[in-house]
Amino acid sequence: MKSNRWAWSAAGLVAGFAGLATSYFVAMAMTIRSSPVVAIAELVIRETPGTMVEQAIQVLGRHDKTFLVTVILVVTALLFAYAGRLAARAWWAPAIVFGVLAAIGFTAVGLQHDTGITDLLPVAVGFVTWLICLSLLTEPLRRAARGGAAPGGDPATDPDSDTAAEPARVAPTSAGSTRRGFLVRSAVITAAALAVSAFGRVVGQGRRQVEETRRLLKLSGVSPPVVPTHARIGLDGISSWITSAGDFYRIDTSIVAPAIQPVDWKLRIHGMVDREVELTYQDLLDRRLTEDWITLNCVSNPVGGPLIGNAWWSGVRLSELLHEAGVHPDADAVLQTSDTGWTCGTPLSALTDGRDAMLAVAMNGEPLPIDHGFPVRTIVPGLYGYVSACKWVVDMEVTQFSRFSAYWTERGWSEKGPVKLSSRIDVPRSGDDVTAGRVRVGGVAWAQHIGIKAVQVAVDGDDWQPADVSHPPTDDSWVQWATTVTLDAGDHTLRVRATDKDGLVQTGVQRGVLPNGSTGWHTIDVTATT
Ligand SMILES: Nc1nc2c(c(=O)[nH]1)N[C@H]1C(S)=C(S)[C@@H](COP(=O)(O)O)O[C@H]1N2
Ligand SMILES: [Mo]
Repeated sequence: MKSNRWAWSAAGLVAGFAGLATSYFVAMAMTIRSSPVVAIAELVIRETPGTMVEQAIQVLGRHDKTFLVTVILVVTALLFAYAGRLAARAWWAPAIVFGVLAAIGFTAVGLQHDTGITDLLPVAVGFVTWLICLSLLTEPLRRAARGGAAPGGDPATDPDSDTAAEPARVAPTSAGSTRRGFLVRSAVITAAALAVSAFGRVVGQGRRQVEETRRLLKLSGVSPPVVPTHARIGLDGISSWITSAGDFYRIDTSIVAPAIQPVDWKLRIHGMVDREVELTYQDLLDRRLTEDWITLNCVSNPVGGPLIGNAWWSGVRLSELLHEAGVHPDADAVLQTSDTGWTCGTPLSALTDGRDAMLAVAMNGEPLPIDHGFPVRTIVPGLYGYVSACKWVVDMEVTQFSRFSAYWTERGWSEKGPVKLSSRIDVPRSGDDVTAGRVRVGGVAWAQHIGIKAVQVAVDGDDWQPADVSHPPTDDSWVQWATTVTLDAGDHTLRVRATDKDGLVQTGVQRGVLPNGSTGWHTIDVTATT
């Protein structure tokens, strides 16, 4: 059928643009500076010889970029259509065309400044969308092709069992119903792609504007992070004592982080208080800011896991604000609510006992990154994030634990989440080969707001031996530790345990993360060779 060729091309085209739409949306939602198409355009600009670019600019004037993007889109469209036609011959044939396109997209995005692995997500999502849409669209065409070849049979029987072995049971698809099926699917996918693009545009614009505001903000009370002298131990490969915002783990229930303009932000402190307090972003900046090194970790971090980071936080002390509100003596909790609707319950005592519990406006001397709670989040030393570190916080209700349950408490996690004393080996890595003899071992240990007194390491089943521990000026942050062990040639097990400043020794009893944090000694295996 001649018209069918057009249908296959159209299928390729629609599926291709659906893929572009989702990749664009993901790029916008993640505030990746540009979508894959724009990345390719920029790559072309960079790789084209300067004189050619100048000529192009002379001919095309200010429309040079639009022209380039249009050309790229037209070429891509032709390739999409071609890929659709290839699908008529073999299902895998178009995958090659799109694989090449995705590879170009990957390369273009990857060659941009400061790209991380997550920046490649839009291309990956686009690729998957395209595969799914293409198979949805070509399925009626395929059925028609097969149906035409094997007439007869009962359309009421199972149309999915049209195998070569049972030609009689093939559903004879009429040209009309095929057309209808195909058109309906094309229309639905096109509409969805347009909606996704439009949504991506809105989301992207909001985020971009907030990102711009954030970039221009100058927070006068915020000082840059200066790593204190005794906070570090020199050993290559152990976690940086200060975690950069880019390396800081991110955990939240939002697919797209909310984009909140500081001028639109407000926090209400209410509930069991004498006077409600309402604060704007400017109100916070007008106050004296407290600053502290605080290590934040996630209750879901397994022993030895990566969900922990240490940053220099600046913000307004919550004890001051709660004091101004006049907290009733029978209150024992603060129910925090995020702009996203996420909630957590924090013990009132942790917010008023003098520790640096704060409404943070800055992380490592910069306004909070959007993904880490811009414009304002809570940070409480000594508590897991899920009961304290509310990002995009907009509401605080002084109350009692008996009166509510928060997001994670409803899902089986403990009402209270004090951080558990723990430690981690960063070097060597488990599975490493090391040179037999004296081997340097090191990592981090934490007991926020209590502090680490000592760290010990044991080789195989032997005695615990002490490690050197760094001395940061606060007990709210982790410490680095390092030591030297002697390993004979062969396989060895290394474990670590810490002791906090209250004298508690880290337990070796292994517990999972549910309901209130993992315990056990981080243990690694290495092979020493001569
Ligand atoms: N609004 C909001 N805040 C949140 C969460 C969330 O899902 N939504 N997750 C919490 C959890 S479980 C942790 S461990 C920390 C993580 O903070 P980070 O992403 O800045 O590292 O944020 C906390 N604050
Ligand atoms: Mo968490």
